[in-house]
Amino acid sequence: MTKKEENKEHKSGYVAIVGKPNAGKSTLMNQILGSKISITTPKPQTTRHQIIGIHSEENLQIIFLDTPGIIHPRYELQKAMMSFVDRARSDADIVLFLVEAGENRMPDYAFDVFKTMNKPIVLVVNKMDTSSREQEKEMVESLNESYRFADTVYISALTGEGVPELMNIIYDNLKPGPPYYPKEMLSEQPVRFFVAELIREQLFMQFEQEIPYSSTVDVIQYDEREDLDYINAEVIVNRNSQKGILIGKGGKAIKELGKKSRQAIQDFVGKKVFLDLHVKVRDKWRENPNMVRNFGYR
Ligand SMILES: Nc1nc2c(ncn2[C@@H]2O[C@H](COP(=O)(O)OP(=O)(O)OP(=O)(O)O)[C@@H](O)[C@H]2O)c(=O)[nH]1
Ligand SMILES: [Mg+2]
Repeated sequence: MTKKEENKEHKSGYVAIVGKPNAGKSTLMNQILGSKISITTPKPQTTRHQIIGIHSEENLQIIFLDTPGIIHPRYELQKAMMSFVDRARSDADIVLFLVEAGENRMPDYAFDVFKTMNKPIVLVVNKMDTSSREQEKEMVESLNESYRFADTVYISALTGEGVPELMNIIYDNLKPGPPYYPKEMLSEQPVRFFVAELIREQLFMQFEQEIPYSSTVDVIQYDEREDLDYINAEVIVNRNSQKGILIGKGGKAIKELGKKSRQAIQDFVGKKVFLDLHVKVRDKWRENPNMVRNFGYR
């Protein structure tokens, strides 16, 4: 029996996961939920939204807020991404500051923000399957000198090592409260959102350089049908020259993207789907506040 089950009092609250790009924030949320709610790739800046993941136990409900990695925004899309981080930080009851093992350059502005926040911030050192506490000692000491963290915990989001300890720390820092969502609920985004994200994940996996960062996915239509769901989606690119790369020689690249995306979507919805995928150019969309908003980054 875990600590949470022994205790009769129901606790609940919002926990934001923040940190630099690629620290493993989305992997951690998926690990805790035991389900792929947030897309993860080896490339930085994968997550662009605030993604909600709900973890429920008999006497506990934690609403995790996965966020984009903290960066200095250079264009409108990145500004929108950072506004999701700000929002999550202010909505949260507890903040998990995730750093990866071996990290040596911290976003110093993060600490200035922390100092203005009146809530527990837990330092979570991730990717410990690739390191030892001894190796991380110096970094952890220096971080704890920069800010008084509520606690420090070492985990591997990939293997799950240290995660039960992290859950106990979260529980201890939460206040008593009722569940906000039905206990069986894992997230609150609609299926169209997940479809767009799964296609975006494949864009990150399949294409190099600027394509993943210059594109977004718009699900135009999702028709639930008896035997197979029909999906019409568009990959939006920033420049005309990117369209050719996405389509590839004789349509090879887009075909591959469609195939991989369809498989991922089928795994997610547990049903066969037909994916109608097209490429569209929206000149400089990621520099344009209105287009960024219209493509769902708000
Ligand atoms: N070895 C190891 N790799 C990990 C661990 N956690 C995450 N990763 C890998 O690190 C990469 C980034 O993981 P994500 O979960 O996408 O990282 P993120 O912080 O959400 O990244 P952004 O959304 O881009 O900010 C992926 O290749 C993960 O498989 C871990 O504990 N150990
Ligand atoms: Mg992420």
